[in-house]
Amino acid sequence: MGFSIGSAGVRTGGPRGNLESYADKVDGKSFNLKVFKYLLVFVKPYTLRMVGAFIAMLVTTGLTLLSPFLVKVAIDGPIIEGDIEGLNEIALVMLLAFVVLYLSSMTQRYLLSWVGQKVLSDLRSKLFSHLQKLPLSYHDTHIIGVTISRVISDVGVINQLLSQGLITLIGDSILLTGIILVMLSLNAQLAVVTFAIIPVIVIATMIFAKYAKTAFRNTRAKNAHLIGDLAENLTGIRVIQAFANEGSTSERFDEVNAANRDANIEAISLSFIFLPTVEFLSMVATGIVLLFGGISVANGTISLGTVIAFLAYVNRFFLPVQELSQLYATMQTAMAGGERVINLLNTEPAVNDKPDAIDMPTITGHIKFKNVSFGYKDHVKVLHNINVDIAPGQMVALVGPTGAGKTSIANLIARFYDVTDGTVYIDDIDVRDVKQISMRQQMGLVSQDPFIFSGTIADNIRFGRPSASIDEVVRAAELANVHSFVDKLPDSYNAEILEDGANLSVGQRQLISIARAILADPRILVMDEATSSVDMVTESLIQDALKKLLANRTSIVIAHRLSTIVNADQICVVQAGKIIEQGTHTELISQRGLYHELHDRQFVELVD
Ligand code: M5T
Ligand code: MG
Repeated sequence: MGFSIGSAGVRTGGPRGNLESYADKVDGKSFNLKVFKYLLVFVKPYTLRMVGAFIAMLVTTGLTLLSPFLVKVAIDGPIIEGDIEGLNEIALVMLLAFVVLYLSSMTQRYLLSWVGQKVLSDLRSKLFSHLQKLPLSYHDTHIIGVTISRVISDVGVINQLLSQGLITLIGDSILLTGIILVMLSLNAQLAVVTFAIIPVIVIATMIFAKYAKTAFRNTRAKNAHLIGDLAENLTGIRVIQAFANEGSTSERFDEVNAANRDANIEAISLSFIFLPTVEFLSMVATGIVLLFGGISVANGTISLGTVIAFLAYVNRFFLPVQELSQLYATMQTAMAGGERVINLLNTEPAVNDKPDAIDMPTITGHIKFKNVSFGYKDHVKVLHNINVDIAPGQMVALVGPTGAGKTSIANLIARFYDVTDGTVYIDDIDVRDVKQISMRQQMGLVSQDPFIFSGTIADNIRFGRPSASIDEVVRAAELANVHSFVDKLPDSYNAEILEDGANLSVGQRQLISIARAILADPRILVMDEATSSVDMVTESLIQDALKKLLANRTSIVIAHRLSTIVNADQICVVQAGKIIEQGTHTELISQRGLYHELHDRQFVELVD
């Protein structure tokens, strides 16, 4: 069930969303323990596999450390002594070590990727279900593309950090420490000379890290901007084509695209400068070992095997250095991404259930607005002191000029927003005292721009009540006067509808959304201008369907065509956020106020 049918479709941030919305609103620490702890919770269910990966990593690291040492042992022992048997033994140990290394490295990669993908999908599921709970006021004010980039890109880097980064960090640190220790123990003097290069590496890394921070941060913002712009333009494609604005829209997109490219080039260039620098330093270190090691071998103070082992260790030393510095960049982005994702997860629904909220009992349909004032933003009120009393089963019409506040009144009934002052009662219960789901399950909405999901026609009608049988779906479609249309389709109720109902006419979409509401069979029905913008025949089909839909329930009908509502039990004329006239059609006509004026005007239009 659920409050059938979202309205108005997609919001993308209004005319050309401002750039600020894309910028990072985060601390930007390179390591944020709070964020890290929060995110670790997502790895926790997979602790066992992570421990497995950790053990595999330890084995891999250990064996990586061991192999140069074996080379040294082979050279200084059996090779120099010509001891073939001894050499065979060492070769065998080496082979064994390599096989185990191969297996452990494979296991480590497999486990990490497995956990990574799990964490990724868990995080996305959690984000999505949270996004669904966020109030319309959140979605009204957030650019869709940016929200998408949270769920796709930010979560992606977080996953990278949690699954790969964590192990890399620990593994590489152990490896580096191990290499230093082994080298020191093999020959302290040569080790100290070789490591004279370390301060240079540290300084290079620090410079890199400093620039990387801004550069990578910039790429994230530009990337979100790109996705945001793409989403907005695709959503608005009809308007773009209608106004032949493809040229300027492309130009704008090209700008955003170029900015994204430049930011990425800048960030990548940093690595292109840094990584060769590390390689260069590694060659310098190799040279040092060759030179000083060579002299020492000639002097007889160091064995040949030790120098060769040193060369191998130096070689292995710089890979983790490169990895760690890259990890630093990943950490930057992941921490910022993590912070944004957590901010999103911590965004409380503005319209929250009270802790002691009760389940809404079966609604009879009595709606009462008592001294209700409301504004979307605190300081701008759009409704002023609204008082309406709607008896169960009544049909109440809201009419009035554009922007008067009709949709806003409807929004308050289902508690899409909370009132600023006063109270909305349903069956004499304050709507803030009940669980929203329990209330919305008994309500329905047919909006002016009904949203149709991709899927079959049957699925879309069933959105009103997922458990309905196909017979019930057909029955609802018959009542909604849409059966004859569906029946003629090659696949009938299984006909596929494109996203947003793109392959249906507006009238067909409205009829389907009415069928959806009929199937949901809500006690209270809100209908927002469902009869505008269709031809006379379709309108009479819709009118007829509505009559059936409205029977036996409380309904609030927002209408621009007054012919729809002459029979309403009560008509409220809304103007500038106030109800200025209230009564039946006959009463209001005789009052000769705004309603009378609107009525006359429409009548004249019809006669013309
Ligand atoms: C009343 C403002 C709108 C207008 C006033 C829906 C909505 C409205 N508004 C917002 O600021 N945010 C919103 O999400 O509220 O608007 P309404 O209630 O939509 O008016 P209406 O339904 O009577 O108009 P219409 O054109 O549908 O007949 O100032 O800016
Ligand atoms: Mg409206």
